[in-house]
Amino acid sequence: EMKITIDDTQVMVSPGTTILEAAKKIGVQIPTLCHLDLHDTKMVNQAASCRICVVEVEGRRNLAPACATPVTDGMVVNTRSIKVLNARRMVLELLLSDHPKDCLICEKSGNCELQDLAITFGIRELTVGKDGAQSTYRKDVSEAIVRDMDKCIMCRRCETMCNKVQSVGALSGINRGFDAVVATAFEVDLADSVCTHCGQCVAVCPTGALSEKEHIWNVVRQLADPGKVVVVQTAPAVRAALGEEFGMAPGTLVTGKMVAALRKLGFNYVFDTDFAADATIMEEGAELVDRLTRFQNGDPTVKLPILTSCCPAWVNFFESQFPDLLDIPSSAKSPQQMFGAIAKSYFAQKMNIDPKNMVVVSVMPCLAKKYEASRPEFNREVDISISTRELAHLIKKANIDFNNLPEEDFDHPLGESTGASVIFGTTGGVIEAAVRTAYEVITGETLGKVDFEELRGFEGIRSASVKVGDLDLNIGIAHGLGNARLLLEEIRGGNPNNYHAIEIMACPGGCIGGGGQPYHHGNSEILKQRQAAIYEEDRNKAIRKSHENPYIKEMYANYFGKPMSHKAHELLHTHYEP
Ligand code: HC0
Ligand code: SF4
Repeated sequence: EMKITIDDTQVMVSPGTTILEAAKKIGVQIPTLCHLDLHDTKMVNQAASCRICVVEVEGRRNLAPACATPVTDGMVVNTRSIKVLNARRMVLELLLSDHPKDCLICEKSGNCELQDLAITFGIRELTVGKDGAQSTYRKDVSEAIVRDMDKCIMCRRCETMCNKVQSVGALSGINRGFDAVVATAFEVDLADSVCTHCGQCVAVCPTGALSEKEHIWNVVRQLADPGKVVVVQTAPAVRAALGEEFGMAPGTLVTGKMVAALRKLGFNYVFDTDFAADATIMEEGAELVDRLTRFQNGDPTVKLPILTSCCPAWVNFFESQFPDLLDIPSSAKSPQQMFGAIAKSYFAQKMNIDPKNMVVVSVMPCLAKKYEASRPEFNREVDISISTRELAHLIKKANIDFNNLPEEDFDHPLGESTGASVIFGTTGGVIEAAVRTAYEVITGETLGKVDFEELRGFEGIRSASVKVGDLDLNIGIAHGLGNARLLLEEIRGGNPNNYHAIEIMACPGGCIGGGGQPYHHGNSEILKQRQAAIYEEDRNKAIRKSHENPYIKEMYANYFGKPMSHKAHELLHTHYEP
């Protein structure tokens, strides 16, 4: 332990602690900008490049960045001397001098950490650098992400996310001084790079440099068209975070209010992606049981483990990074795409709607879902995908008093879902849902307890063995693409842990931490509270196993026959390409 003094208050901390962490311990807020530290997911950016966190250390001539300076015994720190305040103002003014001033119409307005600092510091005019030229870059727009590098402040958070956490390596800092910017290799468009569209760079960008490709007005136009039947589906993780956009505490479940708001917005049918998640379990579960049985019978053509395939950034990642393993993921489409396919076939037929006049909108916690919806093999079965944040903007634009809405239920038949499908929204949930169904199919017995605590948690890579009859089903789980890579390399090396099934979600925390969710501003507690909300909704559901969803049963009885039938293959499965 070491004793240090910060603004006249003494605090004991262990060696290796930074001044920033020590200050936090006694409630002294030091402003930060480039710094990012989400302990549980190992997202740490310690570039110390912005210098907004500088403090005065007694006996040192230069100011020290609090985020990157370890404490020493007896250290005396001043976080608010005139020298410190001047230096911070200078840093901020220099950043602002090379930053566009279009805050009012910026996507990040209200959520921008640079804007917040300008407000906190009361910046009213620029006294330094005000006449200098501004660096400009070409705008890069992919299906999911907009890069407006004029707004980049070189904090390097996106680089840390993309390279260290996700291990994708699409972004890196290039050039020096005034021309310094974060870019792709050879400055190609993001769409032509190794980018997976996971959106984690957007999730941590403190300014408007990285944002999502928005489709709000496209949705409004479809809703205003009397010739269109507009159907909406909402992903599991949206209900666990949307409330944050309306000032509610993280972890507040707003399923009923969300449904009411969507109905008020004018959607003709308010459905749930969760219904399609139940269908995914029917298909993927059947595939798992089929592969296991054939494997146990010694079929040499069968490969294990089976990999979940519902996360589009993960699909993109394995297609480009592990092209030799394309035969092991499940061929089941993601729930988003299954929903689109089901809505435009089974449901359209049932309701006598011409699918050409049907518009399927998805509300997703994810930016990669925008890219997934645009993949040519899916023929726009999902027309428009918007994020949780975009839905919040749409609700505010339409003057709907979200906080005071009465709770409403989803429409039938594609709105009914089970607890199994809800937990898709957090890491470990897809595989737990699959196990609930596979267990009963394989053993023919009813599960006593549907909660598989051993599959839950926040560790980046987890494994567990679940007893299914005489079989020990070995399960691997990874969230974050960097962790996924480690697990996949293990499989490539011969599957030493004998995994039968692996779940992978590209974003830390799973979909609750998706790139389209309300910004968490580096607070990992928020992710945990969203996760708790997901399990709460599961517990509250009357039915908690996908194969017991009555509307799923009806759909199979009247339309698909059984899982993996010819028709199911045609509409609910896909293939992968390197
Ligand atoms: Fe997810 Fe999904 S669970 S990927 O995390 O599988 O985006 O929430 O909608 O499709 O259901 C995201 C969330 C989904 C899909 C589902 C899956
Ligand atoms: Fe990297 Fe994901 Fe951002 Fe693409 S979306 S640049 S993969 S962090």
